[in-house]
Amino acid sequence: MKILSKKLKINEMKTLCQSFRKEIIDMVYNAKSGHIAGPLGAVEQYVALYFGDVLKYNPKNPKWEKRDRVVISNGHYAPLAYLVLAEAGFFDKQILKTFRNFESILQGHPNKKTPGIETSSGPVGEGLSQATGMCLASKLDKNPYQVYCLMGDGEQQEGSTWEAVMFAAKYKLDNLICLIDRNQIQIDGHTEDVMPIEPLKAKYESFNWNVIEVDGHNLKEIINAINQAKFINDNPTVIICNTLAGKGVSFIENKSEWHGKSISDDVYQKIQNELNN
Ligand SMILES: Cc1ncc(C[n+]2csc(CCOP(=O)(O)OP(=O)(O)O)c2C)c(N)n1
Repeated sequence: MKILSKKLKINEMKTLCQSFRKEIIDMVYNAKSGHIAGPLGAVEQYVALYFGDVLKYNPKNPKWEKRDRVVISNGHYAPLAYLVLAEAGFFDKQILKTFRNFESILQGHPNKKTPGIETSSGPVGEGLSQATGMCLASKLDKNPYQVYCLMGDGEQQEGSTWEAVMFAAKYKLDNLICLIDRNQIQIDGHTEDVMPIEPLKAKYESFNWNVIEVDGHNLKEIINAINQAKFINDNPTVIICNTLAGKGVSFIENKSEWHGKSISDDVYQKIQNELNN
């Protein structure tokens, strides 16, 4: 079967990142609610995954048996997830305008009505368990696919995350690659003030995971890390992506109060001035 994943050059991906930042703002502004800082900071991770020639998918057949699975554990990154899926061809870009409308397939948090979405998410801390189940199923069914789990750093405070971390190590789930958006913020403040998660790298290593740390705004570093992880045998991999929450808008950057909220007309104009310069 012909694989229809969309591949872009680094410069094309960079341009896409910039336009996605504007579109995240437009989607949240139009919906009068939604999450902002996380998605703005994680754009490069999603773009690298879908357009950096690492992920196997077929937008014309979203349930293709041999596709790689993507679990969006940080479901509140939905606007960003929908942008990459539309760009990849899973659905018409016009549908993006219906984000958060009552009957839209693009709800505030992802669910399986959206082509390309594997699992419903929103309650944080659940995705890694779902991803490990898929990894085990791949091995039992002898259907080799890769499972990617996209997580927030706030999710590293959840007990359920660490149960899944142990499970993945025990069952040697080397088809699992997690990307953690280490943007230092969560809904109520900075992670290290709310509930410290450091030393995160050492913690994962002590659970027998392969750990790679990257600049989460460097597309090449993310793509190289994923390609490296694919060749690891016996251990799951986590890629800690160090990012700046809210990247691109100075007064949103690194501010947990911008985790999610509606955007007023005045603020929308201020954001436009920054993103268009
Ligand atoms: C189980 C559960 N508890 C609480 C929430 C409310 N909540 C939504 S996002 C979030 C913070 C998650 O942290 P992180 O992924 O680091 O978020 P960021 O601010 O970086 O977007 C919380 C607590 C939730 N969605 N699910």
